[in-house]
Amino acid sequence: MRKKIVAGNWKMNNDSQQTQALLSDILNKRPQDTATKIVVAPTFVNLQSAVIQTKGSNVIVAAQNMHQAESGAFTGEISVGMLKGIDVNTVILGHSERRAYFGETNSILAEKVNTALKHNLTIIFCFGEELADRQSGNHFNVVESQLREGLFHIGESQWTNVVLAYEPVWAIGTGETASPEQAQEMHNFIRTLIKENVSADVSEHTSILYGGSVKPDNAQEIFSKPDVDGGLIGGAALKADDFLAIVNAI
Ligand code: G2H
Repeated sequence: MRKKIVAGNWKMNNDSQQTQALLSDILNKRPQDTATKIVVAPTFVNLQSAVIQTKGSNVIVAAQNMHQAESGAFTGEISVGMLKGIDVNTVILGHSERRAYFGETNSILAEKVNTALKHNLTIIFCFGEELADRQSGNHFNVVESQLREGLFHIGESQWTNVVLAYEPVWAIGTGETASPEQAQEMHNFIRTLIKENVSADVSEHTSILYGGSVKPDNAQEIFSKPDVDGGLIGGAALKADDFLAIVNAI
């Protein structure tokens, strides 16, 4: 059985009060006996308070990013040790906004992956094609390169700390969602790639999330597909009721 996961990526939204209020709403209304992993990713400045607030609950706090170096002269950056020091043990890496606006290449991501896994963090590794890639039929090649260049170098045993998030860029924050069939087709392609390049066991046990305009009214159909193990949610994660409706749609 693969883990089911619903993760809220709050991006650059919510100040301290708003973070506390949203989290408190989620904690009050969340299903407590669910096997689904519930993850929230607030901004760096609100991570520590979120960790304190969620202590003892089934809500996991993740960072949205981290630097590949362990320390040094990297003004404005956050290291793996800083995350671990406040009990943040999960990090989102390679989100398309990081790739597009902050120059994160596959090779930088490979370094981030190494640093995170070396320190035993769980990574939510994001990737996905742009609209032009899909329109030209190049989407499978793009996804394969992102995985080969950013992730497939890791050792087989390290995959226990890896969650994948397929997020087609054309579906992010646009209201446009990949159809459940398009999501399943790509997730199945990814699972086959893992089987061929890592092992059948890792392929069977790695959770692959879908991300891109998931909402309460489309979540159930997307999650019903056999190779979709949950979602990475942006806009709809900013309201507790919507986010939890998506959690409950699994
Ligand atoms: C994709 C997703 C969360 P949204 O970026 O990672 O955002 O659900 O707003 O498309």
